[in-house]
Amino acid sequence: LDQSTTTSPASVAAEAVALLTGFGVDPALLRRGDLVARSPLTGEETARLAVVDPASAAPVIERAHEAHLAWRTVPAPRRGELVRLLGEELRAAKDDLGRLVTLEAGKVTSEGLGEVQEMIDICDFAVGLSRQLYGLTIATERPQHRMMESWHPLGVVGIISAFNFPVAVWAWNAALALVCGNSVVWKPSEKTPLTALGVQALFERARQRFGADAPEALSSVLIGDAAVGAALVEHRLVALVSATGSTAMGRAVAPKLAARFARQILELGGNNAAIVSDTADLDLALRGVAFAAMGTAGQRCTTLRRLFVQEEVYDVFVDRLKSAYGSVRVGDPRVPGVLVGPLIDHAAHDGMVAALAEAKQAGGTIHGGDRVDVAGEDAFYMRPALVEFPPGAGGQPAIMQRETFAPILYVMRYRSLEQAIALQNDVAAGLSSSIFTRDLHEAERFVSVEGSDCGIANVNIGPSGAEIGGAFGGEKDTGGGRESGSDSWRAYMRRATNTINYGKTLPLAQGVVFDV
Ligand code: UN1
Repeated sequence: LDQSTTTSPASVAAEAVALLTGFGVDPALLRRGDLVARSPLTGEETARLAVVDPASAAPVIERAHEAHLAWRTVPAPRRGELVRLLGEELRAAKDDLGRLVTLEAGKVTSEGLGEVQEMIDICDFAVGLSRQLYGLTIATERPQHRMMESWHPLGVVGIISAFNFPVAVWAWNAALALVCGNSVVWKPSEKTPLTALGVQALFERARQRFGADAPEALSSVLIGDAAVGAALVEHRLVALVSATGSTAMGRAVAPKLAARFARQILELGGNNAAIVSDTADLDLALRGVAFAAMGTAGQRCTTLRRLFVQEEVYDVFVDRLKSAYGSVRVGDPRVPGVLVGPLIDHAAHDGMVAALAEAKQAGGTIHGGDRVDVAGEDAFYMRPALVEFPPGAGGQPAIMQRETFAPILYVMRYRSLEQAIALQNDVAAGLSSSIFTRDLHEAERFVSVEGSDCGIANVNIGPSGAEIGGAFGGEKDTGGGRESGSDSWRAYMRRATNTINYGKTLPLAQGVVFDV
């Protein structure tokens, strides 16, 4: 524990303001308004920000639409140049922005920096993509005709992001949306407004360097509550909403988008599992499980929450896991060697306590999970919890089938791989999953059609920590959206099928005759 590093209450706020000022944010903006920003490191107030009311969101969206109309005529590789400049700004600001992520979201230093690295990576990816936004040419049945696909920008892309990846999620969406010719309007989590202002300031630097072809309203930030998110979701000029958050949020947003036939990318809850086979390399599995379950204090949507261990290796593996849980350093995330920082706020703490109480009621044996005093009563540092459930005929207890956004890992033994896969799939969410095995049959089975039902299925790595090159997202209650790499860019464009007759006659398809 890191009692020695308890910080003086003024220091976090002062440092956050200094970092933002360095990015070019006017410090006067941080001193007035109704939204109180806090740091989970100490619970102290860092800033007070003005919030946008839903009515004043509309003009921002309208200006963004105007910006898109100009931006769509800029050739895509040239649009890529803006994103290249953004990547340059992010490289230059990596240490400072990573630090701000640590101060505002509570991530340990390497994870704060890693999040900014994800932003840089997606910028690089998008720059290459800006020369590849390709469609197909398709054989037509009609002589002297050509059939092809064109991909065009959509318009305004609304981005709603969560506190746990306060900057990377914007970048996954914005970098692709911008090279695809869209403008973006961002509603960040109310828990992490400062990092959003910092990113917007860095984007503005890139836009200024790019020159007049990049309109002023290409990217904007709306600081506000759910009502502002709703304004984005309901405005007819927002062509696509990419929303990351809880399944409950997705359930509120999806019908409104469907009602006006708008596009959606939903990245909602996860309840991710890993299977440790009796053939697994247990050293490797231990490291994979520990990072995925305890990293980011259990606050990734890809966090490992359920673990199924084959009965032959259960005792030896779970004993080792318990000692890893017992020795992991919980404390101030700025201190080298600390691996688990604070929960985001009081409500997250209460959620963890309630889940552990329910798990105990359901027959679980709990290791860890107690509160650690690092920086006083307004900061919520928790020792990660391991909950062993006895093998019961009734499958998984209800608490295990729900996502609690905290470092709790439920552990159960299994006998056959079929049983483990059935348990892993028997939850509402379908984001990420893993198997640790050295048996080729088991590995292939797990990633096959009869295996994991998740959007992400890994072998011999944990379920968290995805790279930007792959498409990211999940099935079922996770919402079905895909963003980031692979061909996710298509979600940010509309496809037009063009058939061109370069002949002098008009043959009709399907042999239809219509002579007038
Ligand atoms: C999230 O938790 O919201 O795979 C996204 C990962 C990260 C993204 C997580 N690259 O853990």
